[in-house]
Amino acid sequence: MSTVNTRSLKDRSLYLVLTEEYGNGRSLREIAAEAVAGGIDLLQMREKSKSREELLRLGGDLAALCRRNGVTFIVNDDPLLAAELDADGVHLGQEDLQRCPVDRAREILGRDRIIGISTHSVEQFRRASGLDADYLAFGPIFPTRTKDYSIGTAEIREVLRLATKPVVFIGGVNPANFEILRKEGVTFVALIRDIMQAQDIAARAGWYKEQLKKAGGTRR
Ligand code: TZP
Ligand code: MG
Repeated sequence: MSTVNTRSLKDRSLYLVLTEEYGNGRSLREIAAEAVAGGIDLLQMREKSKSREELLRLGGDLAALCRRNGVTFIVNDDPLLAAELDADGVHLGQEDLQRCPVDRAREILGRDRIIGISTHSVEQFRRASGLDADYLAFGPIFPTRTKDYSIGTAEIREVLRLATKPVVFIGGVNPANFEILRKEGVTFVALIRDIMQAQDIAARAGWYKEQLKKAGGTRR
């Protein structure tokens, strides 16, 4: 069992958002294990169409993998599922907040666990900064198959200037555009496809980790 505090975001910089749809048919458990071996800091289970039984089975296995390796385990969309799995936290999109306001999620999960919120514009980011969340995500920065729009890099500096908690940048990140992010001051990134679809998942995760180490890591 690792002694890392998986409920702190300090020094956490690489976040894999695991989504079966983008796994090219590979087993999610295998992909997750390779990414963990490669050094990811956080793993999110993001499955939109599995039954609760399947989510409990998969989530139980992913939570155990993360716990053994000091990786923070986050469940997408559902604070009750996150609590049931004893996950480290939950990630809520703007639509999730309509169904479950962040204060309700906090009641379910308590102070100790992590709540992350997605934002897609500077205005949303500003508003979400006032909410009781532990980190904010901002994106999609680059074009991605997962969303039908992208924000671009022009607002990254403004977002980092406004930030009072860790911000993870997401959307279409790959080795070819990573340097642009780094130059804008980004130290925390989340990815789906570029890690899940890599030939050598551990090596690709390791590459990002190395680059992010050079970039400085998350300070809070
Ligand atoms: N939210 C904003 S972009 C995105 C999510 C879930 C998808 C990121 O996936 P990829 O494959 O890294 O572009
Ligand atoms: Mg959601």
